[in-house]
Amino acid sequence: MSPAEPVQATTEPVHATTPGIDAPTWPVEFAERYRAAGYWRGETFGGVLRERAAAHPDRIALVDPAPERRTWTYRELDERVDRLAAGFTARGISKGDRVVLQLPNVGEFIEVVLALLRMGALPVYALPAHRETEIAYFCSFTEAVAYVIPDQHAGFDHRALATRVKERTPSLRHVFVVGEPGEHTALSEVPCAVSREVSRKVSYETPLPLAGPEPHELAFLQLSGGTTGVPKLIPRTHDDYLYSLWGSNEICGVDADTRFLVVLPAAHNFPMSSPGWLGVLYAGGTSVLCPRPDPATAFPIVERERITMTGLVPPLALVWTEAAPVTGHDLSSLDLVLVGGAKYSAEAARRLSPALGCRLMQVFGMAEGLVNYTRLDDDPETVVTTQGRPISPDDEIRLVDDAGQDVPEGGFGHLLTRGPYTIRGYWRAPEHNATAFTEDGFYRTGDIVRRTPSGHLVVEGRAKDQINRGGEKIAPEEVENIILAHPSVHDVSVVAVPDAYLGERSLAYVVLRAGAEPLKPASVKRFVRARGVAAYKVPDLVEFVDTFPQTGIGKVSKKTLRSAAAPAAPAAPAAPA
Ligand code: OOB
Repeated sequence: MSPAEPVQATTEPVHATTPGIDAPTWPVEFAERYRAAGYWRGETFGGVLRERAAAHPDRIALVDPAPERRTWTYRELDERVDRLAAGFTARGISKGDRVVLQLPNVGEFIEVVLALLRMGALPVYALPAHRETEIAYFCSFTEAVAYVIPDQHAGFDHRALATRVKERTPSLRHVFVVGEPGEHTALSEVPCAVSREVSRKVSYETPLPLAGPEPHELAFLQLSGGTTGVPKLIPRTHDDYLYSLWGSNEICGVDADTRFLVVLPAAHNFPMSSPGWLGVLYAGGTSVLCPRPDPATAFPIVERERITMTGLVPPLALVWTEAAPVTGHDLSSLDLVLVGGAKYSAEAARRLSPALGCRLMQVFGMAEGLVNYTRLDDDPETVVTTQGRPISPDDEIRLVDDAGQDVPEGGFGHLLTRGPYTIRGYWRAPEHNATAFTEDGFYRTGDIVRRTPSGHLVVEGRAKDQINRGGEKIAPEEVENIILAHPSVHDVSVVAVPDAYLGERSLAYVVLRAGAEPLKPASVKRFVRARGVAAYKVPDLVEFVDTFPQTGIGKVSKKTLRSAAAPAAPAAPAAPA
């Protein structure tokens, strides 16, 4: 299919899974509209990198400052990506194949992502914190052919986990390791030697001899924060994601002089695309990878690398705000800090600019698509009290009540959205799609928001059953299912409780089986940890109760549990019973 041809030349219902794409996509008339409006430019990531490398080969694209400073010019990155793509291809990985990627903020992460994007193979972005339960699920559900890991990270050896996952996942043919490979393959052995002569020719004169992706095809699978027992996968295309990048760049003022510090895990949608390291790459700027987010690690890098822009979640923004006035490091290069991923209180937001000596922008986004920013020319009060307005004039926003009726102007309601970079359905999830999207293709975000007369959104609460632990999203159902497997547990309900630092923490209410030995909170936490899940999912608090409060229809009332846990906390409007 040529890029100019429609994405889905069919009148089938939006929720039907499209063969070859495995997810519903934009109906023809929308795809045509988004192209005609110039949002979808018909570019691919591989092509963009090639063009930037040709336009300014010697500019620095990437810096990995630790443990020894490594840099990549645009030309070096482009050539390296070619060699890696050729090496993956030689090992039988091809267009459409899924590759689970679990690397911390190291240069190899960027190289592998760009190599897979150039080939049309789909990265599946696991997080460094994920453990065996999550990884095994991602590998089997996506029928991944390869899994890319560090040898060790934050005291955890990823190789043994990879061995176990490989044994139980028939599709998984390769494990590539950054560092000491053990029984697996070192990533450093993958790149194919391409002579400079050929490489230069391939890079700048002729198209790469690979069956690369078309702009309307899938680029990768991003993880959803999720409300269900297992995370859903978010299929993003080259066209749609690239629009969110250059749209973000225009709003944030990203250009070739931008020096962006990747503080949050690089696989998260926020540091990747809002405007993130991919936005900076699009603009020809420089991304610098920060190995850890604490001020003691990040501030010296800000000083040394003359960082101009970064993105933080609210708890980190608090820590930076406290640390900046007393640091000995020169942070004067910082021009703009974006804060998002969870609600940032107006009080905390007011303190950021004076402390860090830079501008603030709030961002309210989601891996499913829609991203809102406050604007550089917004008045200061709007910047601290709202979560911004959408990137695109064609981002459609609806605020509805519980019955699905539009709420009056100024009132708050459930946020529904549809637009040129918001997905029309999750990957291989037709049943979930039937409820997560409206008949006419609006995504039900699960957020409760209000709109100001200027069109800015204010996040007032959440209707979805999710815990937002300082930007890390937890699906209570996933944790409940784990705790239910404990032989002494009769029932469990996991809820959010307010926390001054993280915004929210998780609390598990546990009902024990009649006659079961009493348990300690620590043993419930140990049990969850031992099942092999990301540490942030282990409940912060555990309380034992005799029964749960019930709703009228006999369901556990999470609302009552939440207010029992925090009588002083304002309940989220329209929170589900
Ligand atoms: C970002 O993406 P996700 O997919 O991890 O989480 C999305 C959810 C939103 O639906 C909302 O519930 C919450 O995170 N959220 C915020 C927020 N930003 C995100 N809630 C209140 N205030 C905010 N500023 O978190 C994400 C993706 C791209 C850019 C920024 C964040």
